[in-house]
Amino acid sequence: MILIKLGGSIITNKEKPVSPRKKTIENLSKSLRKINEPVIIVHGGGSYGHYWSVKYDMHTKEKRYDPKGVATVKNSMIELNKVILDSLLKNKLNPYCLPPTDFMSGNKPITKKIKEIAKIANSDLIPVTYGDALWYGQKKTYILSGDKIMTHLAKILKPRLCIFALNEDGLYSDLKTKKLIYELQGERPSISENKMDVTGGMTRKVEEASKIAKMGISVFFVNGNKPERIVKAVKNRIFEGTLFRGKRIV
Ligand code: IP8
Repeated sequence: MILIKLGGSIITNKEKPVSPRKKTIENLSKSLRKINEPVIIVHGGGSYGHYWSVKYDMHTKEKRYDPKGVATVKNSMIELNKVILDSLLKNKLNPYCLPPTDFMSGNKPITKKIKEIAKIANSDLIPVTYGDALWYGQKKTYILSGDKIMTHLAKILKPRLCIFALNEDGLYSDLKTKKLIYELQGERPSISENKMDVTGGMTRKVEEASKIAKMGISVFFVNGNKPERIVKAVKNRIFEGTLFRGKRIV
C-alpha cells in the first residue's frame, strides 16, 4: 500500500484565494492511474483551507474559534475535495471520499476506522481524505493538517511507502542554490525556509516525515508538477526527489 499526500501548494494556486490548479490535478490523476497498487490519498488545504483559517485566526491549537470560521473552513475543504474527486473519477480511478471526522475523535485517530480504510483501498477504491477543521470538545476546534493525518495512517496501516507531492523538487540543503538532498537516513535536516502556513509549512512536513521514517517506513518528497516521478518511485523504485529512508525495504 502507498500513502500519497497532495500538498496544498501543488493542488491550489497559493497566490490566489480559492483557486485550484486544475491542470496539475488532472496530470496527477492521470499518473496515479498508472499505479497498480492500493493507494490512499490525503490532500492539503492550500488557498482554500489555509486562506480561511488565516482570515478567522484559526490554528492547530485547540481553542474556541469563531463558529463561522469553522464552518467556512470546512465548507471550503469540501469544495476543494470535490475538485480532486471529480478529477479522479473522470480518470477512471474510484475515489472514496472520507472526511477526517470519519476516523478521528478529537485529536485521536480511531484505530478500527483506520483499519477499515485499508480494506477500502484493497477493493479497487481510492480512499481520499484531507486536512480540515475538527471538533475537539468543549466548544473547541482545531486545524488538523493532512501531514499529521499521514502519520496517523502510517502508524496503523504500515504502508510500503509514503509520498509527499510538493511544489518543489524535494528538500534543499541550501535554499539559494536549490541544492537537493537526495537521501536522509535517520538524520533530521535543518531547514531554513519558511513560507509558513497555519499548519507549519515545510517544517511540519519534515517533522511528520521524520516520525514516519522512524517507524521504518520510507518517505519520499517529490515534485508534484512532475507526476511521472511519483510513478517511477512506486513502480521502479527510482527516487528523483528526497528520500527519507526507513529501515523496511521500499
Ligand atoms: O494543508 C490543513 O491541511 P494541510 C487544512 O495538509 C486546513 O496542512 C483546513 C487549513
